[in-house]
Amino acid sequence: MLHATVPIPEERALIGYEPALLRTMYQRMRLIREFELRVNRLFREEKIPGTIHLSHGQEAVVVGTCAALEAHDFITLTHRGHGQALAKGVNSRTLMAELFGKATGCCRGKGGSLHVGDMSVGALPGIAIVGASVPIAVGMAFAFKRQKLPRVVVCFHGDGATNEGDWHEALNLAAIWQLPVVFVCENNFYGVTTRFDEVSRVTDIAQRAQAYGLSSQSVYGNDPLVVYEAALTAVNRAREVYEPGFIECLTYRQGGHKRDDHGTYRPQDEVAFWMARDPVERFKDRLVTDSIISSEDMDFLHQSILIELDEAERFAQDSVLPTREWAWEDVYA
Ligand SMILES: Cc1ncc(C[n+]2csc(CCOP(=O)(O)OP(=O)(O)O)c2C)c(N)n1
Ligand SMILES: [Mg+2]
Repeated sequence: MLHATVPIPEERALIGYEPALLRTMYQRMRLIREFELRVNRLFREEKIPGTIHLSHGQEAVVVGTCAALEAHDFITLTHRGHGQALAKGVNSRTLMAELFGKATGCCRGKGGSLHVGDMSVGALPGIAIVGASVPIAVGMAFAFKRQKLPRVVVCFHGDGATNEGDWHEALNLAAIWQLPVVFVCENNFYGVTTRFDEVSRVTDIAQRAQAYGLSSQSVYGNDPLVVYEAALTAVNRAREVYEPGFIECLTYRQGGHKRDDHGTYRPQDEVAFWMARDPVERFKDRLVTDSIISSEDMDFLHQSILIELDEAERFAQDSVLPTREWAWEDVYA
Protein backbone atom coordinates (compact mmCIF):
# COMPACT_ATOMS: atom_id res chain seq x y z
CA MET A 1 0.00 0.00 0.00
CA LEU A 2 1.63 3.22 -1.12
CA HIS A 3 -0.65 5.62 0.60
CA ALA A 4 -2.93 5.28 3.58
CA THR A 5 -6.06 5.59 1.50
CA VAL A 6 -8.87 3.09 1.33
CA PRO A 7 -11.58 2.12 -1.12
CA ILE A 8 -14.56 4.14 0.05
CA PRO A 9 -17.81 2.22 0.31
CA GLU A 10 -21.06 3.93 -0.44
CA GLU A 11 -22.19 5.78 2.63
CA ARG A 12 -25.16 4.12 4.26
CA ALA A 13 -28.56 5.57 3.47
CA LEU A 14 -30.12 7.33 6.46
CA ILE A 15 -33.54 5.92 5.72
CA GLY A 16 -34.72 3.44 8.33
CA TYR A 17 -32.78 4.99 11.23
CA GLU A 18 -34.56 6.73 14.08
CA PRO A 19 -34.05 10.49 13.58
CA ALA A 20 -33.36 10.80 17.32
CA LEU A 21 -30.49 8.32 17.03
CA LEU A 22 -29.01 10.15 14.04
CA ARG A 23 -29.30 13.46 15.83
CA THR A 24 -27.62 12.13 18.98
CA MET A 25 -24.81 10.64 16.94
CA TYR A 26 -24.22 13.88 15.12
CA GLN A 27 -24.41 15.89 18.35
CA ARG A 28 -21.76 13.68 19.94
CA MET A 29 -19.48 13.87 16.92
CA ARG A 30 -19.74 17.64 16.77
CA LEU A 31 -19.19 17.89 20.52
CA ILE A 32 -15.99 15.86 20.23
CA ARG A 33 -14.78 17.96 17.30
CA GLU A 34 -15.39 21.25 19.09
CA PHE A 35 -13.99 19.89 22.34
CA GLU A 36 -10.74 18.90 20.64
CA LEU A 37 -10.38 22.20 18.81
CA ARG A 38 -10.90 24.07 22.06
CA VAL A 39 -8.46 21.87 23.97
CA ASN A 40 -5.90 22.55 21.28
CA ARG A 41 -6.32 26.30 21.78
CA LEU A 42 -6.29 26.08 25.59
CA PHE A 43 -3.17 23.95 25.48
CA ARG A 44 -1.41 26.51 23.31
CA GLU A 45 -2.47 29.22 25.75
CA GLU A 46 -0.71 27.13 28.42
CA LYS A 47 -3.89 26.66 30.41
CA ILE A 48 -3.68 22.88 30.12
CA PRO A 49 -0.56 21.27 31.61
CA GLY A 50 1.19 18.11 30.46
CA THR A 51 0.58 16.85 26.96
CA ILE A 52 -2.42 16.16 24.74
CA HIS A 53 -3.28 13.68 22.00
CA LEU A 54 -6.23 14.92 19.99
CA SER A 55 -8.70 12.70 18.18
CA HIS A 56 -10.39 14.95 15.65
CA GLY A 57 -10.98 13.07 12.42
CA GLN A 58 -11.75 9.85 14.31
CA GLU A 59 -15.14 10.85 15.74
CA ALA A 60 -17.23 8.40 13.72
CA VAL A 61 -15.42 5.38 15.18
CA VAL A 62 -16.07 6.16 18.82
CA VAL A 63 -19.57 7.56 18.35
CA GLY A 64 -20.70 4.75 16.03
CA THR A 65 -19.35 2.16 18.47
CA CYS A 66 -20.74 3.67 21.66
CA ALA A 67 -24.17 4.11 20.06
CA ALA A 68 -24.33 0.31 19.96
CA LEU A 69 -23.67 0.01 23.71
CA GLU A 70 -25.95 0.01 26.74
CA ALA A 71 -25.27 2.45 29.57
CA HIS A 72 -23.99 -0.39 31.82
CA ASP A 73 -21.49 -1.64 29.23
CA PHE A 74 -17.87 -0.58 29.58
CA ILE A 75 -15.19 0.82 27.33
CA THR A 76 -11.46 0.99 27.93
CA LEU A 77 -9.69 4.12 26.76
CA THR A 78 -6.33 4.98 25.28
CA HIS A 79 -3.90 7.92 25.39
CA ARG A 80 -6.11 9.47 22.64
CA GLY A 81 -9.14 9.25 24.88
CA HIS A 82 -11.10 12.53 24.90
CA GLY A 83 -13.43 11.44 22.10
CA GLN A 84 -13.80 7.94 23.52
CA ALA A 85 -14.81 9.45 26.89
CA LEU A 86 -17.33 11.89 25.42
CA ALA A 87 -18.81 9.20 23.19
CA LYS A 88 -19.51 6.99 26.24
CA GLY A 89 -21.09 9.88 28.10
CA VAL A 90 -18.38 11.41 30.28
CA ASN A 91 -19.49 14.93 31.15
CA SER A 92 -17.68 17.63 29.17
CA ARG A 93 -17.23 19.77 32.31
CA THR A 94 -15.55 17.10 34.42
CA LEU A 95 -13.53 15.99 31.40
CA MET A 96 -12.28 19.53 30.80
CA ALA A 97 -11.53 19.97 34.50
CA GLU A 98 -9.49 16.77 34.37
CA LEU A 99 -7.36 18.16 31.56
CA PHE A 100 -6.75 21.24 33.69
CA GLY A 101 -5.64 18.93 36.53
CA LYS A 102 -8.39 20.23 38.79
CA ALA A 103 -10.03 18.54 41.80
CA THR A 104 -13.42 18.52 40.03
CA GLY A 105 -12.03 16.46 37.15
CA CYS A 106 -13.47 13.06 36.24
CA CYS A 107 -10.36 11.45 37.81
CA ARG A 108 -10.08 14.08 40.56
CA GLY A 109 -7.37 15.85 38.62
CA LYS A 110 -4.94 12.99 39.06
CA GLY A 111 -5.02 11.62 35.54
CA GLY A 112 -4.85 14.50 33.11
CA SER A 113 -5.36 14.15 29.38
CA LEU A 114 -3.64 10.78 29.10
CA HIS A 115 -5.81 9.03 31.69
CA VAL A 116 -9.39 10.21 31.34
CA GLY A 117 -12.51 8.21 32.11
CA ASP A 118 -15.37 7.87 34.56
CA MET A 119 -16.42 4.53 36.01
CA SER A 120 -19.93 5.83 36.72
CA VAL A 121 -20.65 5.96 32.97
CA GLY A 122 -18.72 2.81 32.06
CA ALA A 123 -15.50 4.45 30.87
CA LEU A 124 -12.43 2.85 32.45
CA PRO A 125 -9.80 5.60 32.66
CA GLY A 126 -7.20 5.41 29.93
CA ILE A 127 -3.78 3.87 30.25
CA ALA A 128 -0.97 5.65 28.44
CA ILE A 129 1.10 2.52 27.94
CA VAL A 130 0.24 1.45 24.42
CA GLY A 131 -1.67 -1.85 24.43
CA ALA A 132 -1.86 -2.11 28.23
CA SER A 133 -5.61 -1.74 28.42
CA VAL A 134 -6.21 -4.71 26.10
CA PRO A 135 -5.63 -7.42 28.74
CA ILE A 136 -7.52 -5.31 31.27
CA ALA A 137 -10.55 -5.24 28.95
CA VAL A 138 -10.31 -9.02 28.72
CA GLY A 139 -10.14 -9.27 32.52
CA MET A 140 -13.25 -7.12 32.86
CA ALA A 141 -15.08 -9.27 30.33
CA PHE A 142 -14.01 -12.37 32.26
CA ALA A 143 -15.46 -10.86 35.45
CA PHE A 144 -18.75 -10.00 33.73
CA LYS A 145 -19.06 -13.53 32.38
CA ARG A 146 -18.32 -15.13 35.76
CA GLN A 147 -20.84 -12.85 37.45
CA LYS A 148 -23.35 -13.66 34.70
CA LEU A 149 -23.86 -9.97 34.04
CA PRO A 150 -25.13 -9.20 30.53
CA ARG A 151 -22.42 -6.61 30.00
CA VAL A 152 -20.01 -6.10 27.15
CA VAL A 153 -16.59 -4.45 27.18
CA VAL A 154 -15.37 -2.50 24.18
CA CYS A 155 -11.61 -2.14 24.04
CA PHE A 156 -10.50 0.83 21.95
CA HIS A 157 -6.92 0.76 20.74
CA GLY A 158 -4.77 1.98 17.86
CA ASP A 159 -3.01 0.20 15.01
CA GLY A 160 0.30 0.62 16.85
CA ALA A 161 -1.03 -1.35 19.82
CA THR A 162 -1.44 -4.44 17.64
CA ASN A 163 2.33 -4.90 17.62
CA GLU A 164 2.45 -5.15 21.41
CA GLY A 165 2.70 -8.60 23.01
CA ASP A 166 -0.19 -7.72 25.33
CA TRP A 167 -2.53 -7.39 22.35
CA HIS A 168 -1.73 -10.86 21.02
CA GLU A 169 -2.01 -12.60 24.38
CA ALA A 170 -5.24 -10.81 25.26
CA LEU A 171 -6.94 -11.59 21.95
CA ASN A 172 -5.99 -15.24 22.26
CA LEU A 173 -7.37 -15.42 25.80
CA ALA A 174 -10.62 -13.72 24.82
CA ALA A 175 -11.03 -16.24 22.03
CA ILE A 176 -10.32 -19.39 24.02
CA TRP A 177 -12.38 -18.28 27.01
CA GLN A 178 -15.17 -16.90 24.80
CA LEU A 179 -15.50 -13.56 26.59
CA PRO A 180 -17.98 -10.72 26.01
CA VAL A 181 -15.46 -8.26 24.62
CA VAL A 182 -15.28 -6.37 21.33
CA PHE A 183 -11.92 -4.98 20.28
CA VAL A 184 -12.25 -1.81 18.23
CA CYS A 185 -9.06 -0.80 16.45
CA GLU A 186 -8.90 2.83 15.40
CA ASN A 187 -6.56 2.24 12.49
CA ASN A 188 -5.33 5.71 11.62
CA PHE A 189 -2.36 4.18 9.79
CA TYR A 190 0.30 5.73 12.04
CA GLY A 191 1.88 5.14 15.42
CA VAL A 192 3.48 8.54 16.12
CA THR A 193 5.41 9.07 12.83
CA THR A 194 5.62 5.41 11.83
CA ARG A 195 3.35 4.05 9.12
CA PHE A 196 1.81 0.73 10.02
CA ASP A 197 2.94 -0.92 6.78
CA GLU A 198 6.56 -0.28 7.80
CA VAL A 199 6.14 -2.35 10.96
CA SER A 200 3.86 -5.18 9.89
CA ARG A 201 3.79 -7.39 6.81
CA VAL A 202 0.11 -7.98 7.48
CA THR A 203 -1.54 -4.60 7.07
CA ASP A 204 -5.06 -5.99 7.25
CA ILE A 205 -5.39 -5.85 11.03
CA ALA A 206 -8.74 -7.65 11.00
CA GLN A 207 -6.89 -10.58 9.46
CA ARG A 208 -4.43 -10.62 12.35
CA ALA A 209 -7.34 -10.82 14.79
CA GLN A 210 -8.97 -13.55 12.73
CA ALA A 211 -5.82 -15.61 13.18
CA TYR A 212 -6.73 -15.91 16.85
CA GLY A 213 -10.20 -17.17 16.00
CA LEU A 214 -12.13 -13.96 16.54
CA SER A 215 -14.93 -12.99 14.21
CA SER A 216 -13.51 -9.85 12.76
CA GLN A 217 -14.08 -7.36 10.03
CA SER A 218 -12.50 -4.26 8.57
CA VAL A 219 -14.81 -1.29 7.97
CA TYR A 220 -14.67 2.26 6.71
CA GLY A 221 -14.34 4.23 9.92
CA ASN A 222 -15.45 7.67 8.80
CA ASP A 223 -19.13 6.82 8.43
CA PRO A 224 -20.69 6.48 11.90
CA LEU A 225 -23.47 4.28 10.53
CA VAL A 226 -21.06 1.79 8.99
CA VAL A 227 -19.28 1.56 12.34
CA TYR A 228 -22.59 1.40 14.24
CA GLU A 229 -23.85 -1.56 12.20
CA ALA A 230 -20.60 -3.47 12.66
CA ALA A 231 -20.55 -2.67 16.38
CA LEU A 232 -24.19 -3.64 16.89
CA THR A 233 -23.62 -7.06 15.35
CA ALA A 234 -20.44 -7.68 17.34
CA VAL A 235 -21.82 -6.35 20.63
CA ASN A 236 -24.99 -8.45 20.36
CA ARG A 237 -22.96 -11.56 19.64
CA ALA A 238 -20.69 -10.83 22.60
CA ARG A 239 -23.64 -10.22 24.91
CA GLU A 240 -25.88 -13.06 23.82
CA VAL A 241 -23.51 -15.92 23.04
CA TYR A 242 -20.21 -14.79 24.53
CA GLU A 243 -18.54 -14.50 21.19
CA PRO A 244 -15.71 -11.97 21.24
CA GLY A 245 -15.37 -9.75 18.18
CA PHE A 246 -12.92 -7.50 16.44
CA ILE A 247 -13.59 -4.43 14.30
CA GLU A 248 -10.86 -2.61 12.43
CA CYS A 249 -12.04 0.91 11.60
CA LEU A 250 -10.07 2.65 8.86
CA THR A 251 -9.80 6.31 9.77
CA TYR A 252 -7.34 9.17 10.04
CA ARG A 253 -6.23 11.65 12.65
CA GLN A 254 -6.52 15.10 11.18
CA GLY A 255 -3.85 16.57 13.44
CA GLY A 256 -0.40 15.42 14.47
CA HIS A 257 0.35 12.73 17.02
CA LYS A 258 0.57 15.18 19.92
CA ARG A 259 1.09 18.82 20.89
CA ASP A 260 3.82 20.19 18.57
CA ASP A 261 3.60 17.53 15.86
CA HIS A 262 2.08 18.89 12.66
CA GLY A 263 2.13 15.56 10.86
CA THR A 264 4.49 16.77 8.12
CA TYR A 265 5.76 13.21 7.54
CA ARG A 266 2.45 12.37 5.88
CA PRO A 267 2.07 12.82 2.12
CA GLN A 268 -0.07 15.82 1.24
CA ASP A 269 -2.35 13.90 -1.09
CA GLU A 270 -2.99 11.38 1.65
CA VAL A 271 -3.99 14.13 4.07
CA ALA A 272 -6.17 15.72 1.36
CA PHE A 273 -7.86 12.37 0.69
CA TRP A 274 -8.97 12.11 4.29
CA MET A 275 -9.78 15.77 4.82
CA ALA A 276 -12.22 15.45 1.92
CA ARG A 277 -13.86 12.65 3.89
CA ASP A 278 -14.20 14.55 7.14
CA PRO A 279 -16.58 12.38 9.19
CA VAL A 280 -18.34 15.25 10.95
CA GLU A 281 -18.88 17.45 7.90
CA ARG A 282 -19.93 14.54 5.71
CA PHE A 283 -22.50 13.36 8.25
CA LYS A 284 -23.79 16.89 8.66
CA ASP A 285 -24.28 17.24 4.90
CA ARG A 286 -26.16 13.97 4.74
CA LEU A 287 -28.45 14.91 7.62
CA VAL A 288 -29.31 18.26 6.04
CA THR A 289 -29.70 16.85 2.52
CA ASP A 290 -32.10 14.18 3.78
CA SER A 291 -33.97 16.76 5.90
CA ILE A 292 -33.28 14.90 9.15
CA ILE A 293 -32.03 18.14 10.68
CA SER A 294 -32.83 21.56 9.16
CA SER A 295 -30.06 24.12 8.63
CA GLU A 296 -31.55 26.31 11.39
CA ASP A 297 -31.67 23.41 13.79
CA MET A 298 -28.07 22.58 12.86
CA ASP A 299 -27.02 26.13 13.79
CA PHE A 300 -28.91 25.87 17.06
CA LEU A 301 -27.25 22.55 17.85
CA HIS A 302 -23.84 23.98 17.09
CA GLN A 303 -24.43 27.03 19.28
CA SER A 304 -25.63 24.83 22.15
CA ILE A 305 -22.40 22.87 21.96
CA LEU A 306 -20.30 26.03 22.02
CA ILE A 307 -22.22 27.24 25.08
CA GLU A 308 -21.71 23.87 26.77
CA LEU A 309 -17.98 24.13 26.12
CA ASP A 310 -17.80 27.74 27.33
CA GLU A 311 -19.30 26.51 30.58
CA ALA A 312 -16.93 23.55 30.70
CA GLU A 313 -13.96 25.86 30.23
CA ARG A 314 -15.18 28.26 32.92
CA PHE A 315 -15.88 25.38 35.29
CA ALA A 316 -12.38 23.98 34.75
CA GLN A 317 -10.74 27.37 35.09
CA ASP A 318 -12.60 28.23 38.32
CA SER A 319 -12.10 24.86 40.02
CA VAL A 320 -9.44 24.32 42.66
CA LEU A 321 -6.40 22.07 42.37
CA PRO A 322 -6.35 18.77 44.30
CA THR A 323 -4.73 18.91 47.70
CA ARG A 324 -1.40 17.28 48.42
CA GLU A 325 -3.05 14.65 50.68
CA TRP A 326 -5.09 13.32 47.77
CA ALA A 327 -1.94 11.79 46.37
CA TRP A 328 -2.33 9.01 48.98
CA GLU A 329 -5.93 8.27 48.12
CA ASP A 330 -7.10 5.82 45.40
CA VAL A 331 -3.76 4.03 45.71
CA TYR A 332 -3.98 0.26 45.70
CA ALA A 333 -0.40 -0.91 45.56
C1 LIG B 1 4.51 0.55 25.41
C2 LIG B 1 4.63 1.95 24.87
N1 LIG B 1 5.54 2.18 23.89
C3 LIG B 1 5.66 3.44 23.36
C4 LIG B 1 4.88 4.47 23.85
C5 LIG B 1 4.97 5.86 23.22
N2 LIG B 1 3.77 6.06 22.41
C6 LIG B 1 2.73 6.78 22.85
S1 LIG B 1 1.46 6.80 21.75
C7 LIG B 1 2.33 5.86 20.65
C8 LIG B 1 1.73 5.50 19.31
C9 LIG B 1 0.57 4.59 19.42
O1 LIG B 1 0.07 4.36 18.14
P1 LIG B 1 -1.38 3.76 17.95
O2 LIG B 1 -1.55 2.57 18.84
O3 LIG B 1 -1.56 3.54 16.50
O4 LIG B 1 -2.35 4.89 18.50
P2 LIG B 1 -2.56 6.37 17.90
O5 LIG B 1 -1.57 7.25 18.60
O6 LIG B 1 -2.39 6.33 16.45
O7 LIG B 1 -3.96 6.71 18.33
C10 LIG B 1 3.57 5.54 21.15
C11 LIG B 1 4.58 4.73 20.44
C12 LIG B 1 3.98 4.18 24.89
N3 LIG B 1 3.19 5.12 25.41
N4 LIG B 1 3.86 2.91 25.37
MG1 LIG C 1 -2.36 4.79 15.06
